[in-house]
Amino acid sequence: MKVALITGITGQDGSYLAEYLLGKGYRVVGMVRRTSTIDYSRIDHIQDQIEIAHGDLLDQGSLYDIFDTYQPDEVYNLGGQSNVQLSWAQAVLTAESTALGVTRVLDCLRMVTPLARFYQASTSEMFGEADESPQHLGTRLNPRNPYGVAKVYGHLITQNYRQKHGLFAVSGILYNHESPRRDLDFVTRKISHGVAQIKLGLADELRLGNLDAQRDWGFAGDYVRAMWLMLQGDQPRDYVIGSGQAHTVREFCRVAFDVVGLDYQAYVVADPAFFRPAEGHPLVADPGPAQAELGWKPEVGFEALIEMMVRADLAALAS
Ligand code: NAP
Ligand code: F7E
Repeated sequence: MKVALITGITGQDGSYLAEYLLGKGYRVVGMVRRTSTIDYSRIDHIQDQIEIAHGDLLDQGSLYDIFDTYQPDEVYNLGGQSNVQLSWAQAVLTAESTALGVTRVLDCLRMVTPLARFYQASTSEMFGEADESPQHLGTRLNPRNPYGVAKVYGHLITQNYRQKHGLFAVSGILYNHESPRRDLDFVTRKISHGVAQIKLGLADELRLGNLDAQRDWGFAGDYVRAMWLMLQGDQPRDYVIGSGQAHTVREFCRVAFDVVGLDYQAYVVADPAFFRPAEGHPLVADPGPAQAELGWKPEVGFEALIEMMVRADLAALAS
């Protein structure tokens, strides 16, 4: 039985990846950090099938102990501070987990399980103010916030450890992926939850930032499959993973309100507090190599994703 170690198992992607790996017969070990209120809500339904290991990306010794105890065959490094806006307020903490945390994990892997395969959760935010659309592996990295800067460090240190130490270490540059398990402070879940509240009479408006901002959105359940595929190849290679299609926040709103038979224009209010300027070149993936070489393609499209999220929020709020 192969052992998979997931950092960030309590997060959106960690929960979907754990489900996926359990389905493939892995022994799944999830690293969690200590918090005063324990919230395993995303993994409650699989808690009896996974093993929880306490550790923190800021704490080298805890990582070393986990590697030593579980001797993982595959390591998925999904942990870290992942909120772009918050990274301005907590720039150093973001760098500690999202940048240096990667080196701490890689050092454990190099010293304890050098034959293990390593996946690094990189992001389209590394392209930031992009030179071109769609982006591909050759597009210049030009991050525009502390989160993106920290992720560039994680991406480059993964490549450097691969070259210097001969590790099977890969970086997946993933575009926005969403689900009913997405945190409420990301725009998609804020919209689906807001729509459900309005439909049920629990709110009468939805305050959003830039409606013209564009993103390449997909379903998290599809994207964790790409992570696994990247660790199954003969050679370690980085990939860009996304749908290849950009949509505006406005389109997302229109479809989400359509699901409940309402017109978004009657409820969405522009609020400067949430405004971020849109990028010149939209962040949109060129998933061609991933499709051709990994055989990966998303199964859930834009409209289906939105409907899934709105219906899940309606059901949760109505219960
Ligand atoms: P998420 O829901 O924010 O989950 C982040 C996870 O990291 C949580 O389990 C969190 O634990 C854990 N974590 C935070 N700081 C930690 C620390 N110091 N030590 C150990 N664990 C820590 O993020 P996600 O959406 O699942 O994304 C997974 C990864 O992919 C992240 O690295 C993110 O930056 C990256 N990514 C995400 C997207 C996307 O669209 N979702 C796109 C590209 C890349 P707690 O539960 O204790 O907070
Ligand atoms: O913003 C616009 C906002 O916060 C998406 C993380 O998973 O994906 C995520 O980062 C867009 C931006 O995600 C609101 O200006 C408009 O253009 O949902 P978001 P993000 O910043 O793209 C990347 C790939 C990651 O790697 C990150 O970890 O939506 N927007 N109005 C708004 N955004 C928010 N949050 N709230 C609004 O009211």
